[in-house]
Amino acid sequence: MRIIYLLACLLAFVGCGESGKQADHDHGNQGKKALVIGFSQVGSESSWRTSFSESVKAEAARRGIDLKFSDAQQKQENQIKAIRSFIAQGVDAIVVAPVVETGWKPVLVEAKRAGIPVVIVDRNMALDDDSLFLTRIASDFVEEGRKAARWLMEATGGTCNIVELQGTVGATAAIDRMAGFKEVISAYPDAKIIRSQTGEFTRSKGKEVMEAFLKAEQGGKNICAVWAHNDEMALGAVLAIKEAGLNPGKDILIVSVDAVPDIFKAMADGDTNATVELSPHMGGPAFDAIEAYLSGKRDIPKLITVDGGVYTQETAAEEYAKRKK
Ligand code: GYE
Repeated sequence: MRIIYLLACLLAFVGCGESGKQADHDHGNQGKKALVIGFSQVGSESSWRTSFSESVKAEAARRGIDLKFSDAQQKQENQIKAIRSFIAQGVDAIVVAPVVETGWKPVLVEAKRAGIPVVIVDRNMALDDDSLFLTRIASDFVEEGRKAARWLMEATGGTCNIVELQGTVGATAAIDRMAGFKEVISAYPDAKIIRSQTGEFTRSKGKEVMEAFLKAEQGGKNICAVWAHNDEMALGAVLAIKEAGLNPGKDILIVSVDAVPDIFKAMADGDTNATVELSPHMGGPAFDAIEAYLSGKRDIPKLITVDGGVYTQETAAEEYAKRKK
């Protein structure tokens, strides 16, 4: 019945009323209905991503939210399928961490017609109509790139041949981190990016690309630093540099983003030098916005930001002790 009702709503291009949903999800729990929220996650390419998934699940459980979790394995088509399935199930809200920026409009129009609010978390979607989403919870990725570059320019006095391990092509976190980093180093004539390629945000691809960079740059002698768009690829670069017979963190400096537990261990061991923190705890603010919206609030800001500091070897051991599982 429910599916037929939704299909009818979709075909008629009219928003499906809240009332049907409320009745469906009322579990008679002191009159309080459990919210049903669909979450389409990118995948599990990095340990940051895994912590993010765990954090969202834990936050949902804490609030008594029935979370439908879908792992897209880095494929946008899987995310679009998941969103369509959430719409067909008549969830109360949808949270999406998009893999790339483009190509979302049609499915978001479908969600809007079904009257289901969508919250974007982490990476962005390129949309020309901001009525297609409720809000976005994210950090300022451009600023993360700037922070990494400022640290490196300070550490090297502005003279440095840099190799860059980019994140997933087309992903906001890669596009913006690259832009912020470039902006800062452009003020230093003796700092340049001599090679740049995607390592897809994974440790194995980061290692593979770093091996190629080392070969192409006199076994690494011509490289002053690695700028990795995430910690996972930085950890892959550490392995490649060691295998090439050089000392990561000393012969070649390494700066990255995320602040996952493993990078604190690597910094404490002297293998990498700095990381820019990105909080994986975006589920709380996403659920807050959804709960506020469903209880009638309408003046929800279109962007809610999270912020993080820069960490170096100095505090790494102590931070690792706090953060390791
Ligand atoms: O930095 C990386 C990842 O989109 C900000 O995605 C995110 C990035 C994060 O898997 O580790």
